[in-house]
Amino acid sequence: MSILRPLRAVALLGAGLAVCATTVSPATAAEPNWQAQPTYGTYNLGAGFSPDPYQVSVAAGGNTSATNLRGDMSGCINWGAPDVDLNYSAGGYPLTIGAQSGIDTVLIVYDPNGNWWFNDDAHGSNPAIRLNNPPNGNYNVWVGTYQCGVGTPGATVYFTER
Ligand SMILES: [Ca+2]
Ligand SMILES: [Ca+2]
Repeated sequence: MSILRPLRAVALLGAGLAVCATTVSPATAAEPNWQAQPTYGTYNLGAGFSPDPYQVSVAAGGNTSATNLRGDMSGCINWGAPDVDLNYSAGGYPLTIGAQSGIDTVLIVYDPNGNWWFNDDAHGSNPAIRLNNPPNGNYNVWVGTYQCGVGTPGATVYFTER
């Protein structure tokens, strides 16, 4: 009979993990949905692209706090879809993704290697993220408003290799 003890312990541990899994997966996904169709389009750029900077008009912000993704992030974004997707073919240049707006914005990028990047105030209140060795592939870009509850003001996303 003693052999039942460890088996029972394993069974109880398994049940505990199952309960945890159901409580940590509520309606709000753990990550912003980088697989969704981007709200303001997908752009294909290769190294040496022109014009540089390449600009896309978006509306910044959304209803979800970026702190849900990581505690050191801030601002509010559209959790349900990226604002812009970039399919990039690298060529040895650094790649900078930035945003410009009349209001204080933040930038979140999910890169092809699965890394989440955040910036708030690289240039005044405008954010930018510079990748010195950008990988090929799909970049997912969110422009957030630093303050939540300010609606979805206009902003420009830009890509540059300079
Ligand atoms: Ca994507
Ligand atoms: Ca900012």
